[in-house]
Amino acid sequence: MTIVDVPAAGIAGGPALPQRRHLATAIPGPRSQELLARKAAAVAAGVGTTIPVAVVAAGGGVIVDADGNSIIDLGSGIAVTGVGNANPRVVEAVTAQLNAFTHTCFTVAPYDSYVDVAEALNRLTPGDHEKRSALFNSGAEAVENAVKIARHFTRKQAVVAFDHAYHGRTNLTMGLTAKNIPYKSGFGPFAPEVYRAPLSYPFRDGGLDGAEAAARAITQIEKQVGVENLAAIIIEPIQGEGGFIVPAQGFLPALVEWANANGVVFIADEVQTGFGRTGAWFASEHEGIVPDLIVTAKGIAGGLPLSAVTGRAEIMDSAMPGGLGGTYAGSPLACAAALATIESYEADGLIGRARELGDLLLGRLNGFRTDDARIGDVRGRGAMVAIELVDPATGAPDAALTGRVVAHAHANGVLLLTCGTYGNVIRFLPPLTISDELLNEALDVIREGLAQA
Ligand code: PLZ
Repeated sequence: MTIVDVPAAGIAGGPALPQRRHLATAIPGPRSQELLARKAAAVAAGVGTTIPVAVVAAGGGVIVDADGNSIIDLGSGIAVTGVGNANPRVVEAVTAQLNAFTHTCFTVAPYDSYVDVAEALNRLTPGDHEKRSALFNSGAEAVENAVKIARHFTRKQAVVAFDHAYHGRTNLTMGLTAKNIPYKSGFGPFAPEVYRAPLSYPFRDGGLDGAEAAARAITQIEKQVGVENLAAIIIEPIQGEGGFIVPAQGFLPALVEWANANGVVFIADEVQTGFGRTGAWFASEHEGIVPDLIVTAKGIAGGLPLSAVTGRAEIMDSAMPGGLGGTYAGSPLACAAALATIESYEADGLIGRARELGDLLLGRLNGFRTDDARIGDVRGRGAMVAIELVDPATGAPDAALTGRVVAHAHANGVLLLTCGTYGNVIRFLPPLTISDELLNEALDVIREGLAQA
């Protein structure tokens, strides 16, 4: 096994962890294998893992395992640790909160930090209208609440989600999610009054422009559901688990305009695209849209579980007092982390950094594509970028090739995630605290993997 030593790169405000790719053993090493054996005996088989390591530390752009391997992180725990793992501001804020109090339940005895987070979300999300926020724990929980609120406000029941959508693993959000295996198969029955509409998927929908794709979706919704029954449409501005699909320009604005004109609540699920990831606070901004409700989670709190629904005051306030809540929703620890996270994005210029990382990723991956026709598409915004791997002759998705490239990356100390309905998309979600050197080195490993696969 090759041992690769890369000199530490200085990261402002970053962790002390050496920023290098380093293989001390094969992956998994003996200590990681021990953990995996215990996992197999103790943890339900349905709970999978992407890379077979036992993590002991993480920060900047690396994850370190129990065998001393230092792995370049291109996943950020699925778009969560934008500000880096164990971000010093987050650690300090959460430690102080731990020493003050750990829990009261906000709906029993409230505290400042929940309201501070709500004010920050109301300020940062698109639109100058009056807003309210409510906090929850997970992305799925916030999506469920957005739908609850939209139904209560409109007094209507139907909800439309889109092809390739991912909204979570709870019953309602499984129903909203498109992909059967592994998310839904055998887990039904699903909640009623959920309908699906076609997306704009420029690489695969035969050159429909944004307006045409929107007209197709709107016609289907009007004919099959009817606006008089429709409470809300929910969409990820860039589809995440579904394959990092960036809709054609104009698709989202046309849907928003139609929703506004027809008394339908437009919900943007920015769980994966939010919090600076795409080089703006929210991906909605790239298309100039103002969602009625916006769902956030993941990158909001530097790794602590927190999610939110933010939106128009008249919609958010329609639920009766006591109608929204949850024991841990807006936990003081998670709120302290969120405030420190927002401070980091602002003080450390991380949104600009997301754009720089995006330029680096798109530049190099488009370069790979010029002499590798198996890379059918390179797409994304900011530090949310993907390649779609295909059979060059037919354009058919190549999930097997994708698997081989990812296996090569994992064996060589680069954590890489896939996505896509057809399992043929490799996604790049580095922490925004990663150095150019580490990211370039990870891309070299992936290029090597493509060459060997
Ligand atoms: N909406 C757009 O991306 C979570 C799923 C991880 P939770 N995506 C990662 C997995 O395999 O379970 C996600 C998302 C979008 C909602 C969710 C759900 O967020 O915090 O996982 O519930």
